[in-house]
Amino acid sequence: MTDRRLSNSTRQALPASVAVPGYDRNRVVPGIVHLGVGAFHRAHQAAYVDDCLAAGETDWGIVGVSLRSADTRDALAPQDGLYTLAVRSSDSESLRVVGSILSMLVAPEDPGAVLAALTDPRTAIVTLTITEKAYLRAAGGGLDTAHPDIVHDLANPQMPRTAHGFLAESLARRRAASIQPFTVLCCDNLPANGATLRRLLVEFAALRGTDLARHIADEVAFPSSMVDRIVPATTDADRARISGQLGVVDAWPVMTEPFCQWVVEDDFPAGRPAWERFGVTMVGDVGPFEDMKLRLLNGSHSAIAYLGLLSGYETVDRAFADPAIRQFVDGLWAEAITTLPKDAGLDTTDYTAQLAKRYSNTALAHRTAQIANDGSQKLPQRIIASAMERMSDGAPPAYLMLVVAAWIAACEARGKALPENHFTDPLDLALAALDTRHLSAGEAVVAVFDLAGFAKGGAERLTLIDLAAAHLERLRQGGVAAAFTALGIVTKRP
Ligand code: CS2
Repeated sequence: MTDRRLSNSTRQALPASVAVPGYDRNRVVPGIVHLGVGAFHRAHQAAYVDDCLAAGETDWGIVGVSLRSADTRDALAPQDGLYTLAVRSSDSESLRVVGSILSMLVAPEDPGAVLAALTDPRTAIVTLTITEKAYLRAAGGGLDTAHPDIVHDLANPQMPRTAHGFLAESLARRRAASIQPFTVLCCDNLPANGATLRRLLVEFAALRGTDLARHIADEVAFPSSMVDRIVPATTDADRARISGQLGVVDAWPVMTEPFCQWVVEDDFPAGRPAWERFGVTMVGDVGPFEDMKLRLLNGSHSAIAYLGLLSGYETVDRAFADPAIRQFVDGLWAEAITTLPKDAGLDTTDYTAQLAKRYSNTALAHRTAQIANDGSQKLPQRIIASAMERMSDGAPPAYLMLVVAAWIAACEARGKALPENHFTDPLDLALAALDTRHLSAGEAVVAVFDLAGFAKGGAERLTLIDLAAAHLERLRQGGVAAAFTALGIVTKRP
């Protein structure tokens, strides 16, 4: 096997079946800074931008920023930022080399360079995929002002660590230099993600001074967006297979599915690519799409992850092929669908049918443990929000609350039926401390609701706790089969 790398100079020699950027990358101008250059960004926004660049919209190259580790930069820098996107369905795979990431910065190595990129007048849009936990929300939804990184960034505005610190400082510098603010486009799985980030950033800026907070609140656009593409973590086997097909080494190809969706609120005062020409849906209000995606896709993903892990399934397709889990997911969807707006033109029948097909994609090997990470950050918008709305309509969210119980049971199973760090959560230390207290199911659920701030202050809290506690008791006593039996779902597995 060759050790030559995928790069500008080797890309022309790739097999004809591999699509390569057909544009002159040297002529592309950086117009977007992206915070959080993980696999998801590279399978989603970077691919859309690649299409824009190929169509001649050359002002929208991406400067990729990693807020934490240097891994992606180290893999991509020797490849001139090029990487392979492998689009996989159960029976086919197509390869495409993406060229939209022009350069990469690693924030902890050089925060000044990140601030310079953000302050560059050519930067008109800042996109983010930093994952739920990096928004540093407190249980009530506001900014976690006691978080050490927030404290650090307030004390060291020139050397930030958080997205909040970078955005606030660069917006302050742009303002001082009379450079128009960039538009901030959140692409994480949070409800009303633009408004959520705006609220957090304004709170953060207010701690630096009310003037900056007012400037951000009044002058900066935060369109919300719904992003969707399933992106399993790349494995060493994927690296070897893709490099074999390319004939040169790609140190970090990205695996994904054929489905891809991006719905974006059209509010870009500093300009934007003509995304609508490349499959992006531009709308006035993304709310209904976002709720449908969070509650039907992400909610069932978490369900499949925790129930799948407790049932011994390593991947989504395997878990979803179990008729009992499949039946549970149908029941979960039925509960969540009742919470979605009726008048927004959502076709939930078609949407869930598509989800079932996507979850059955056997080529993805999307690991249940990957989705299981960070449950405390994900369940509020995926499960608890629907459960609270259902309760206020007088209907018990029995299926929804089994997902919460399954999360707690899966956390308890770590170090026992599941490997110690099979998945992780920002609350792990506190969760481990609970585990040592050998609490009853009821006590454990109350403690976890308090820790994670689930349904905080909601009138529904106690009923939700009771439902989850009954489920957890059954999970502890008789596993997933016992919990399913109580819902009338027949399991064939022992
Ligand atoms: C998943 C999401 O890991 C997870 O929590 O539910 O990453 C999911 O695959 C994407 O949101 C799909 O668009």
